[in-house]
Amino acid sequence: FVLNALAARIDAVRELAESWASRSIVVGAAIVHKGRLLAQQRSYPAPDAGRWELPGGRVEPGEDEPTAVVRECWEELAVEVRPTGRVGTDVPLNNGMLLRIHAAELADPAAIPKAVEHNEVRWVTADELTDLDWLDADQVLVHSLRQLLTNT
Ligand code: 9L3
Ligand code: MG
Repeated sequence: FVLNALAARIDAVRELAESWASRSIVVGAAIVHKGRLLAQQRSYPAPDAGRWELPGGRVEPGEDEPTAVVRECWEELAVEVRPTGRVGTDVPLNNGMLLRIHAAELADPAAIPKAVEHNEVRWVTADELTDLDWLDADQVLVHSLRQLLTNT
């Protein structure tokens, strides 16, 4: 009886672990340049419009995360970035996906990111991080982003 109960528990834990692992990933880019972090203001959907986020989006099938970071930044900002490693923890999104941040730098330090589909792009200092109305998921990461800025 005890072993059966234990086996049921193990199955439950395994199921949970698998459902977590199979969540799709949304990558975000923490682009740092001259001690500032790039933030962008969303223009859609309506509930998110006017709020701030790190650039990024869904990892497509067959794509690895750094590749998705580079593609999304090209689509959203028209600049090439080089991912340098993960930042902070995974943050669960309302839609069941997971937000995972990669630090990145501009491939060309003189390149100027443009708001292709966003309202505005802004370079923020560590002290300005808390001035922005971040999306809920990104808000969770502000502490890690401050560390990233103050350690570089
Ligand atoms: N999302 C949240 N924070 C971010 C990013 C890049 C994305 N920094 C959320 C917003 C959407 C979903 O992930 O619900 C997919 O992102 P996108 O494809 O709309 O950019
Ligand atoms: Mg996006």
